[in-house]
Amino acid sequence: MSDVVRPYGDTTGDGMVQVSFTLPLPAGRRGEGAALQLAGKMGIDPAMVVHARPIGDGHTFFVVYGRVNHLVEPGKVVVAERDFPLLSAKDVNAAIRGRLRRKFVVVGACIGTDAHTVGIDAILNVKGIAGEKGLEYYREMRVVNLGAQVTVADLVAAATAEQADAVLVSQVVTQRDAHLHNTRAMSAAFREAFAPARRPLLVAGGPRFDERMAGELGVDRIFGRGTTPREVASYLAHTAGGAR
Ligand code: B12
Repeated sequence: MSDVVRPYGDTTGDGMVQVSFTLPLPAGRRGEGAALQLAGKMGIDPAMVVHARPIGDGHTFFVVYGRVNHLVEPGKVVVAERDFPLLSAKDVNAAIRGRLRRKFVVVGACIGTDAHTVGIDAILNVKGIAGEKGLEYYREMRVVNLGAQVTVADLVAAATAEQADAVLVSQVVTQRDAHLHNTRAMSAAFREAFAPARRPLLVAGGPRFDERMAGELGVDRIFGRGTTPREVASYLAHTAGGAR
C-alpha cells in the first residue's frame, strides 16, 4: 500500500471530490457564490457548483465538485477491527450450547423517541438482511423485540424480567446527538440496576455511530452502518459465558 493517496476523479491522483450541502440562502448567483466560498474554505480549489436546487423557503441544496490538495495516509487510519471470529449459524448455536447449556436471551429495542425500527428488525427478525437470517433464526437464541420508542426504564424492566444475556439498542436519529445521549442514559441505567457480574451485555447500533466510541458511551460494543445479523450473532456467541 502506498504511503499517501489522493482522491480519484477523472485521472489517478487528481484529488477531485464531490460534496453536497444546504445553505439557508435563496437559489441564484449569490447563493452559488456562497457555496463556492464555503468550498474554498473547506480546501476545495478550484471548485464548481454542478447542481443547485431550491428546497423550501430561502434554502438551496448544492453539489460542488472540485480538487482538494490534502493527502490521505492509509497507514495512519484507525478503525475498530473485528476481534472475534465470524461464525456460521451452526457454529454460533454450538458455541452457545457448549458454553451456556441454555438459550441465550436477547432483548432488543429502539429507545427514546426513535421510531426507526427497520435496522434493529433487520438484525433480529428471522427475515434478516443482505441474504442473512436474523437472530430469531438461531435455535439457541431467544429474541424479545420490544419495538420502537421504548423508555430506558421499560427496557431495564424487560431485560430483568426476561433475564436477558444481551440488550440490543438501536438509535438512528442523531439530531442534537440524541443517539449519544440516549445510549449514555441507557448504559447508566443498566449499570445502576445490575451488579457488574449480572449486567447484560450492552450493544448499541445504528448508521451514524462511531464504532470506536463503545467505551465512552458505556456499552460493550457498537455496530454501525451495514451490519449483518451474522456479525452480531458471532459477537454474542463469542461473549456467551463471559468474554467481554
Ligand atoms: C425509513 C425511514 C423512516 C421511517 C421509519 C419506519 C420504520 N419503521 O423504521 C419513518 C417514515 C417513520 C421515518 C420517520 C422519521 N425520520 Co426517518 N428515515 C428513514 C430512512 C429513509 C431509512 C432508514 C432505514 O430504514 N434504513 C435501513 C436500515 C436497514 O438501515 P439502518 O437503520 O442503518 O440499520 C442497519 C445498521 O445501522 C445496523 N443497526 C441499526 N440499528 C442497530 C441496532 C443494533 C443493536 C445493531 C447490532 C445494529 C443496528 O444494522 C442495520 C442493518 O445493517 C432514513 C434515511 C436513510 N436513507 O437512511 C431516514 C432518516 C433516518 N429519518 C430521518 C428523520 C429526520 C425522520 C423524522 C424526524 C422525520 C420527521 N420530521 O418526521 C421522523 C422521526 C420519527 C421518529 N420518531 O423516529 C433522518 C435522520 C436525520 C438525523 N440526523 O438524525 C434520516 C437520516 C433522513 C434524512 N436524511 O434526513 N423515517
